[in-house]
Amino acid sequence: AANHNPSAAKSASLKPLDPVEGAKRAAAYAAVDNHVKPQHTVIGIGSGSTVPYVVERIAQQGEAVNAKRWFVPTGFQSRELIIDAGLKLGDVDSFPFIDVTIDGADEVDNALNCIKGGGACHLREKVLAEAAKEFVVVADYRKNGSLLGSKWAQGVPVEVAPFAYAKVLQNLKRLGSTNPQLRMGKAKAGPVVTDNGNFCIDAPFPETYMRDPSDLLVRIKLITGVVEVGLFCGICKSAYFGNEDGTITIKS
Ligand code: ABF
Repeated sequence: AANHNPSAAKSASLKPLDPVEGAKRAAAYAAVDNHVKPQHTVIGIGSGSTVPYVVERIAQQGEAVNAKRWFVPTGFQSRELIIDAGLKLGDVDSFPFIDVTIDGADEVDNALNCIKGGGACHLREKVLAEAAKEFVVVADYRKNGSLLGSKWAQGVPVEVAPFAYAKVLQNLKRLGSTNPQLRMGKAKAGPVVTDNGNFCIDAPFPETYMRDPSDLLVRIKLITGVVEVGLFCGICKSAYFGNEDGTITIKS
């Protein structure tokens, strides 16, 4: 991990934000500055509350360079961000090879394994992460962990085919999950439905399981009815965390 200060000239012109928002923006701006190069023509745009700053910074690179680029979203939110910024919308059918994807995360450990899917977008997020030559995570300091599950305690997000959810809940319990729950929407009127029409289960696991997230990922993925697991192992190459004091921690 490395710490550095973003250039004073750049921060001087920025609108003041509260410390968490400022941390998100600092991480997003640094990641774009270091990883989104003029020669990049296909860029994956992830989900979550840090990603708007990614799009903001990319837009600042100017119309000349952005007119030559296509932007592939991980879901409805990032699609809207791309359109609102006046950038060209692409999809992964047309662009299965992406230069760089930048996305948020719920937690990242020291080996750059991530928990993702708090926003229920992790299937598309993983497709765009794997399709990219480079996958970069941006987040604030609250996501910077050492053992997955210590900061994101609600469990591993598991996208599941709706008709199989009750059976998958049983399978997850048998696998060792402590009290897996079907994720409910606001006001608990019904289950959260993903952009793919599926449900999402949050499956907490004891610490021993989280020590080997790749193994846990494979075990969950083998359950019939599971569509995708919010454990990203061996995909992320760099993670940028904005800190409260304005510095950035980079893990790579
Ligand atoms: C996406 O958005 C997800 O994988 C993750 O669940 C979430 C993080 O959002 P935020 O930065 O708003 O916490 O990146």
